[in-house]
Amino acid sequence: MYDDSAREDDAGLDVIERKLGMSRRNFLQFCTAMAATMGLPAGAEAAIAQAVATKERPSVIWLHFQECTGCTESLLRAEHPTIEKLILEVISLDYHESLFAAAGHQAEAARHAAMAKHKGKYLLVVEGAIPTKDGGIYCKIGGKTALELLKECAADAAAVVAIGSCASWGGMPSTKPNPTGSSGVAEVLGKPVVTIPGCPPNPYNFLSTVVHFLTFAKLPEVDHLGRPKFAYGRLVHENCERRAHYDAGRFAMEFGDDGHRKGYCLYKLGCKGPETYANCPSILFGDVGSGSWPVGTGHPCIGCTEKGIGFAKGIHELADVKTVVPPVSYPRIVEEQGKGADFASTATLVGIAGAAAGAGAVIARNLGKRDDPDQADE
Ligand code: FSX
Ligand code: SF4
Ligand code: F3S
Repeated sequence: MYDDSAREDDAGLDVIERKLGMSRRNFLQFCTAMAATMGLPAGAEAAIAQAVATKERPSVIWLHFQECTGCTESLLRAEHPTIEKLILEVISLDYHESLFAAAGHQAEAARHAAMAKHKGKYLLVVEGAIPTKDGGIYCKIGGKTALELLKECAADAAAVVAIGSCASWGGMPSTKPNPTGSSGVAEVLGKPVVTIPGCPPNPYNFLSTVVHFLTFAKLPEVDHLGRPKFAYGRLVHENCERRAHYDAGRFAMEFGDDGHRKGYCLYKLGCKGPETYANCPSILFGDVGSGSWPVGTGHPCIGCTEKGIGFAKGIHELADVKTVVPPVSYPRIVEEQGKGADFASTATLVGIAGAAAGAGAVIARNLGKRDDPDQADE
């Protein structure tokens, strides 16, 4: 049961109103959206509101290695006027090289002080890949290699979060021939960590993960790659707004052709949506409204959240269609025992058969393939 008292906790909400310049109504709406994003039961929004308003913010040590700082940029330069304030309200950012006013020895001293003060309790967030070749000499900060720094900071962390595809498995810096031996955090530490892949990742997925940690004192459930299931449990293809074109066999064949201009499916231009797990089409980027995600702007998904696809497979190579599971907005096709199939579900079934025929041999080739067991129970 969730404590409902946050609704009446005017003192806490007053503080939020003052600090964020955000009305309590908007704040509670935000908490409800967070709870819905994470698939939490009714009432969880009150627990989230209470935790954000009253709990001590977890100390966060944020490391930067081989990357472009796009993760930080996407987090703090979001169009939404309050997301960066919310992030800084939810966490206590005690060390962050790009945001720190301090530099040199002063910054190093701040990191040591935060690690000592919050020993065993701080959250370590890692942005960027870790070069492992030649003793890790290709990335050094304050005289230490990324390898040394990561191991030192991870030793006393309560949890480690790898933000972005680079930190998750190597991302762009690990593209073949990977001259510096770039690796992800889990590989270097030899233990699983929570990953928020994407290049850059969606800030809401990071924020929701941290809010979960703050509210429930544990990280959310993850898949076999360490990705929170609430964000990476479904294929991009399942919720894409162009899915009806795919199902009907209407494809853009070249950039700028008639199909492309009409907003047809980008599968034949190499869209990796059918083999990439992410919630991009559902939560979008930048808070600017519909269409603000790669496919929405007319570019195929490159599979940036998927190890072995983004920065590994050719951008215009065809995707391996993992499953023909229909979008979540479609009516169910499997009814509970004894109820039988109704008209709508039968119609959908027929629709799927039509889709397979329309999309051609590629789907037929993949129909018999088993989906990833980690994702199959979603
Ligand atoms: Fe850049 Fe982050 Fe890409 Fe990597 O995002 S947006 S190169 S995932 O580590 O800064
Ligand atoms: Fe959307 Fe790409 Fe799937 Fe086409 S192939 S429906 S563009 S995700
Ligand atoms: Fe990346 Fe594809 Fe989403 S390229 S941002 S996973 S649509």
